[in-house]
Amino acid sequence: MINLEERSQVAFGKPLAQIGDAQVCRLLQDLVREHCQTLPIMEGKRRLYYVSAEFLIGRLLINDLINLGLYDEVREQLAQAGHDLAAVDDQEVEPSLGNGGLGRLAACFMDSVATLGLPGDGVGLNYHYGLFHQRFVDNQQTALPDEWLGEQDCLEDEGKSFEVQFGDFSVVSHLYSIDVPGYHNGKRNRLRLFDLEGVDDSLVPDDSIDFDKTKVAKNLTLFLYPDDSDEDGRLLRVYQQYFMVSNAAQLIVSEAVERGSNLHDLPDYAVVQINDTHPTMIIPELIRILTQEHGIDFEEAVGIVRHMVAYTNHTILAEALEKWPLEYLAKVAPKIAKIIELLDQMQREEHDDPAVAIIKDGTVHMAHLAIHYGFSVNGVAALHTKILEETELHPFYELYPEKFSNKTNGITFRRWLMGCNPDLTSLVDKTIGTDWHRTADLTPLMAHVDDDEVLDGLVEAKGKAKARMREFLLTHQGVTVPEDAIIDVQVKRIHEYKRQQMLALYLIWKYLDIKNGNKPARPITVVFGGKAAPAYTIAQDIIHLILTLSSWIANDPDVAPYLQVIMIENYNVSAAERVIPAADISEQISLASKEASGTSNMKFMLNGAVTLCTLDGANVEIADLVGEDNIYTFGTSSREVERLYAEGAYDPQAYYHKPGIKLLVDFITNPAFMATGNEERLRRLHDDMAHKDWFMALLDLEEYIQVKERVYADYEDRGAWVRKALVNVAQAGTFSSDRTIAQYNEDIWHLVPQK
Ligand code: CR1
Repeated sequence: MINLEERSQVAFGKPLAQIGDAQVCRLLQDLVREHCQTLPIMEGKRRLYYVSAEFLIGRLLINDLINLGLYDEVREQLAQAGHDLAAVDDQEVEPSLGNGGLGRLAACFMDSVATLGLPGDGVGLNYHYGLFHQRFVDNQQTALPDEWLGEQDCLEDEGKSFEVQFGDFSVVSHLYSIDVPGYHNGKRNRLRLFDLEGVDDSLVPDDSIDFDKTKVAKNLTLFLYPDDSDEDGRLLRVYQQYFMVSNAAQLIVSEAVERGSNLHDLPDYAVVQINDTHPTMIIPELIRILTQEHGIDFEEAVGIVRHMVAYTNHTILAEALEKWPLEYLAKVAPKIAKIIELLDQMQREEHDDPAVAIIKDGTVHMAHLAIHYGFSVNGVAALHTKILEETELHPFYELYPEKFSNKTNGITFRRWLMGCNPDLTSLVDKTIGTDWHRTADLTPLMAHVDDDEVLDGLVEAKGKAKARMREFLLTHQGVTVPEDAIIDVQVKRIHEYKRQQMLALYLIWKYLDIKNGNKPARPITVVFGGKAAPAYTIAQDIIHLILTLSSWIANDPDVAPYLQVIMIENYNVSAAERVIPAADISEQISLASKEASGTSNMKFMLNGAVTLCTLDGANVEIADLVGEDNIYTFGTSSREVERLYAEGAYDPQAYYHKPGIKLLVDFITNPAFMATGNEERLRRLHDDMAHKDWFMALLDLEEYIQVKERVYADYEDRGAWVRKALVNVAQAGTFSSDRTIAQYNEDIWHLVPQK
């Protein structure tokens, strides 16, 4: 059907075999765009609007080819002309519209919503520079603007605009969209991104992300999460949020009217999922539109909105549960501030309990607003939801038990297996057929856990994935990974609760152990990747420790042949697609109770890595599924951690002074080591760990070291290890985002699937 040879001739006047990867990439992007445009947009009286500050979508080409059913044919035609699809894929610039787990989740969800034939779009902002581009200079993170919008961008102009009224000025938006085709169902949804008319890219210098934060009418859609360490930055975030939700609300109302709504029946036409607290102001904004623009009575408007808005909580970390001074809201959007005051009053009349108040001491608690005035609250893994119900949001759970539910996160298998791991995909196809492409049911693999042919196939597929990762690391940052190395990976945003610093302390232990003559059975390569928020000093220090350790070890000829530490520069979705398939060990070592779910844990498992984890987030569910022989768990339980916090009973000094631990922590400030790095950073990190250690890295360190040693030893029993890996693949089906989305639809959205 498709003829790339002919397309190459038409576009470039040359045979396919003679054009470069960049040109092939352009050819395929045009092909995908043409195909998408012929697909009808999903229809339905009631539609989902998934509103999110982030959509970490990754490159589109391969995922779209898979969903459109063009992948095999394209791969074959390219191969015949001597092109490799993965190399072509590397030519695509990755969109910079997200940050971490909640943004990547939103992207997986959009893929699944379309695949299940549900009418629903993502709604967000079109950040010109997105999140920063990370570069390492002198073993430290520097943040550069990530200029992703350019010639080959994937945006369609929807030709729609709205006016957004701020306190003393107004701006105009412009709507763009990115097609989201369903998997083999001949239909599409869209990711709809609002941009600011008249946005001024020249405010951003080439070499830094500092810009004039006060020029709101020109800078609103330049960056995702602009620095909020000063008041201008915090105000800008509120401006961005209001810009996002005002546009979303205007879009929702105008489209509902087009579909026949009289607005009194708006919940029959639209359901809004609020992804974390950032879009919460859509509640007062919808009320404003219904009352002030359409003459609906206030109480009725509140009732309408209450039936159409649902909230997902992604974290219990206080720093991420947004609270805004009422005066900020009054400055940015005075009408919205007024409405929030009214909602707060109404709420107080019903429940006079300060624990559930929306406004406290002049501060607006966004999550509280979302819970009172939405109809659904969900957590993102069973343990997380339990913690919300029993602890963090307990007073709300008492008021509205019926609103609460769990929706354990998921990942799209199209990208995270079929797209990124072609060799494992064909092994699975050969072994159990291809039904799993639709159903995500991989359990038939359980019948093969003692089948040598399949186990050998898995080793071979892992070997090929490792070769691809080695190639990537060599070209991306010039490091050579030994061919037979065990690949041990922790990739995620850098945060103390995720405890990258605990793995760094283990590496110091291992370094010293090797120095003492205990050589591991084979080389160990530990791979980190992740960005630290520019204003988060300790997280920057942790990156610095990892990079300094990496060079220190590489420069020690006694240890370098056995231990290697790599930190991927500018870790993003594309890097994840190279590294995750290659991993043997998946590090999920957060302080129990703090990682709401995790989603990389699911991607690793699906790609045949064995998890080394605390019983946190979705790790608990992984452990239940694979059984204790096929996972390594350790660490203080979430209940005990909660107790330690509640009673202020954790004392890092008590752990620091244990000889085995002191040695490791003090290594950081040993003069020879410190001389190779930045003294201020290393000292600060050392002191923080010894005296504060808010996320209790020292608490679980000794057990972690023991378990890690057991993991490496077990890896040498190759037969038993590969069997574990296969059980992990076989049990990963539960974590398909198609399952998650089916549950959201069944319990919350109630959309009618398109046939
Ligand atoms: C959580 O930390 C979870 C994702 C997606 C993150 C992570 O455990 O997998 O959300 N939360 O649900 C977050 O980014 C701001 O909060």
